[in-house]
Amino acid sequence: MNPQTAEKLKDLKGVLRSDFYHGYATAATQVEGAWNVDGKGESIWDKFAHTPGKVKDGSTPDDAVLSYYKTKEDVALMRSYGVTGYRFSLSWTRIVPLGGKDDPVNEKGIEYYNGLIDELLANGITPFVTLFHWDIPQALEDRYGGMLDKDAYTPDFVRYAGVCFERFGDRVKHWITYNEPGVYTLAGYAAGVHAPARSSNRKLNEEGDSSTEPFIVGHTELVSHAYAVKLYREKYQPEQKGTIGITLHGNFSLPWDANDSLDVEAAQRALEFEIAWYADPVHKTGDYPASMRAQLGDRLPTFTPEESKLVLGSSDFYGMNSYTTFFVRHLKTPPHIDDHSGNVEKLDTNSEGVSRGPASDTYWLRTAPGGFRLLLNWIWKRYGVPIYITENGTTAKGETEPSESVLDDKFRIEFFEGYIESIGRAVKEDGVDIRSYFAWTFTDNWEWAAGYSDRFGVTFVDFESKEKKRYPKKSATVIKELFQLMIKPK
Ligand code: PNW
Repeated sequence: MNPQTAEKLKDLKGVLRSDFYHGYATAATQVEGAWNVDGKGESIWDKFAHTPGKVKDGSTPDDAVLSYYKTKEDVALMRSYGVTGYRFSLSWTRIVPLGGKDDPVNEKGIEYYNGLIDELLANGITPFVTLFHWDIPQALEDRYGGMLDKDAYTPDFVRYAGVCFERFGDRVKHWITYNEPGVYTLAGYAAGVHAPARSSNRKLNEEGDSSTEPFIVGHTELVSHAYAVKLYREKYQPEQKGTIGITLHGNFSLPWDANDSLDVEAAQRALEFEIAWYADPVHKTGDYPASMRAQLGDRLPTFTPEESKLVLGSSDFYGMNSYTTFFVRHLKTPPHIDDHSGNVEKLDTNSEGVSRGPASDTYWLRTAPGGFRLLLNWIWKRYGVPIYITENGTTAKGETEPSESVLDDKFRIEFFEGYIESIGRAVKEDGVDIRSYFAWTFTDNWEWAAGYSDRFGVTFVDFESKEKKRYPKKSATVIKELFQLMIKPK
């Protein structure tokens, strides 16, 4: 960390709890590779990537960054980055290749994750395990339309979750059921740009209905999450004594014109459509926000009394993924049938021409640490449960080769300094309860439909090299130093 930063942050020394976890987050599809090795079944992302025209650079995650073969090397590198936790996801199709409740378990898949978990623990790194990071088995999609059929899908998901609790729960004490149910539904069923590639846009997708399916699938995620949590709490938690919850995405929204009450309301509505859609049922009311019901009517499913009771309180913590902030302006026209944002426009500058932040290499993502602190406060005030930050990070323009200047990744360093300072201030000055920080991400990886073009890693990966060679960027060291300063010594 440079001297100016050290001076600016010196009052944040020791403000984070001594048991605060910090480290990196990844997802199976984005890093593992070995897509059809050792009995792994096909996921919807394997199919999507093998369909020409779907991924920006035409790439596939067939090899990704080969982390399937690099457990020891990667854990050693992570350890050198000073981490105390690692958040990764399990590939459902590695564990139950065909996905269903009566389908066989693949012991080779179990072995791989046992090896990873044991290696982490041997190095003093606590595993945080996500059950579902977007890679549903293709077989379930083919059998009954995947999450569109809640009643068929839920027992399959719960059985898969049970296998994971049973086989890994003696060592894994931090479970996350779903990663970002909202991005899964909106990108996969509203925009149709992610697997399973459904939407109302017939130029892009053969099937789908953007005005209904995202809400149906979101409902399935919430209900099946709650049943998996019920299983864990009844059968495993008493003995295994772990925690379980769900991770939600959410950017912050600020009014485009802070003096226009309609924009102030629009910003609040945008937060409700993006975040409270999932967070209110789980953490507050057992039901969807009134603003969503008002706009969507019957297109938004209803919880049965039993579901509502089960969903409310079904997360031991608030799992938070957040990257950026937008300015939000109200629209004067009635909501479009395919609107999912609360009838607003999201903008890069506000009415006074102020920018939401410097642009990264990813179109939606700009550096906005101030909005991040405001969002931490918004979540804490509305939900009042401990916050585990499970993802946050950025790409940077021009990272094409592991040159000295690329590895000295100033843009990413500034991003992390700003956001991690916001965490310290939210804890120290605003009284927000924050328990973890997982940066996205450990190495450059396969960024879904963007392919290998968007590099989020604190480790540069030479994708051309056969062994996917890793080169640490300086941001990894800076993050380590920031937490050395801010976490209270044990
Ligand atoms: C997350 N947004 O997705 C995912 O959990 C990761 O797998 C992914 O690699 C990472 O963020 C970076 O994209 C998001 O538009 C995608 O606000 C889009 C948004 C947020 C998160």
